[in-house]
Amino acid sequence: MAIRTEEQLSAFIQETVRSTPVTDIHTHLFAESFGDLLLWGIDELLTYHYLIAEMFRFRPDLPYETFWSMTKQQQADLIWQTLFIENSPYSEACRGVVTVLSRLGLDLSTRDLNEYRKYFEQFSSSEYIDRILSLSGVRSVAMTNDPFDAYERARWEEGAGQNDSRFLTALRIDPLLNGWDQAYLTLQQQGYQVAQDFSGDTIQEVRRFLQDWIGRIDPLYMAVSLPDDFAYPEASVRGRVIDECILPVAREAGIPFALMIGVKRQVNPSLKYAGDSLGRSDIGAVERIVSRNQDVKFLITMLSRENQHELAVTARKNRNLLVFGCWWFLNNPSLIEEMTRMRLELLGGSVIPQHSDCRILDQLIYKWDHSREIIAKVLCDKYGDLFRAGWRLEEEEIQRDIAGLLGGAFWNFLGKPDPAAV
Ligand code: REL
Ligand code: ZN
Repeated sequence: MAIRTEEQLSAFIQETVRSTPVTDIHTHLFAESFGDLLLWGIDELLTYHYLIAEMFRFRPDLPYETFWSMTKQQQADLIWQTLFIENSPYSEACRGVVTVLSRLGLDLSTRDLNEYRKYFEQFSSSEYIDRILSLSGVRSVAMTNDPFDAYERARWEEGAGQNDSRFLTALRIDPLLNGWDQAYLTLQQQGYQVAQDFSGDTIQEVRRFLQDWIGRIDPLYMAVSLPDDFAYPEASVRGRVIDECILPVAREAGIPFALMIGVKRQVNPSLKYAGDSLGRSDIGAVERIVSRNQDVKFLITMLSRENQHELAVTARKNRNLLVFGCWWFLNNPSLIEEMTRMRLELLGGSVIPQHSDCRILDQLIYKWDHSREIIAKVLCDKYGDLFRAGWRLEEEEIQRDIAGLLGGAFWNFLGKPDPAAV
């Protein structure tokens, strides 16, 4: 059906963005069969590392060790008191908790954390997964599957990961690229004949390791996060692992290599896993890796705001590069809007505007609610421009485009149908 007025256009866009199911291409969530790796509930929400970092800013006298020696519930109490009671929770990470509590139907006027805790006790993990996926309108999520994690490896050996098609797999291989001096030992323990100095069969054995894990978990892609000083090509262990192991395996398996570039790990180790930061990276490295390996597909996101424009332009020049998400410190409304606007202007619908990076299941609600609102706002402007220029749209065309942005473009890029699509 054709859209006749601008008001009708905006209302239709907003409703379609709100109701179109999402494929969330990068999260740290897990299916129920992965046991303790699946995090959900109020105490997990409050102890999200984004909030830990924010809490310490308001408690200059709190020794780091005091916080780390507390139980999770005590940590959550302190974060609630600091960020929600003694201050107003308008930072994006705090607002996220408010959105979640509100959409779960909890009474925000009480601000009673113990009351909220009771609410979560009524659900089993499996009921809660159903509830959150339904409330957030997320159809499927990609996990971050780490073959270097002993607990996760044990779950795979028990057959985890095979019975819930809403949880997709992604092979995460950071230690191979960022910590070879330890990683080679883990590979040896898993039966691969690798040497620290790369002698002998090391290259073939690293490839065999990757191929075995691809065979075991059938990942959508292989992924790594990289520091801000990532260089390519490079005469280093990382350079060799990329060129001689990962790229040949990605090429042969026909799966993309996902690069998340720009992390400065542990700038403040006292903050533990909340202590990472970011830096601007060299777009030249991205240009070279994608253009010299045109028969490999690359999913790329960068962490620095300053890299966003050049990354989008690099994607214009290389169809084997699909830009995705507003990652981590970019996942704030002002930056999501700026980036989404710029990307749609440069790339049309050949982009994945957002991923959630959720670590806690409940966060799917806020990360997608907040992003959908911004994506809809930008689309209203873009379709509005077309409308005022005289271009008339059918509802089906808008539905097609939005389905692309929220998942279809990803599946097209992979060259696979969305298994969860009905
Ligand atoms: O996948 C990654 O490397 C990052 O997204 C995470 O390490 C990070 O801690 C995450 O929570 C950011 O959103
Ligand atoms: Zn992540």
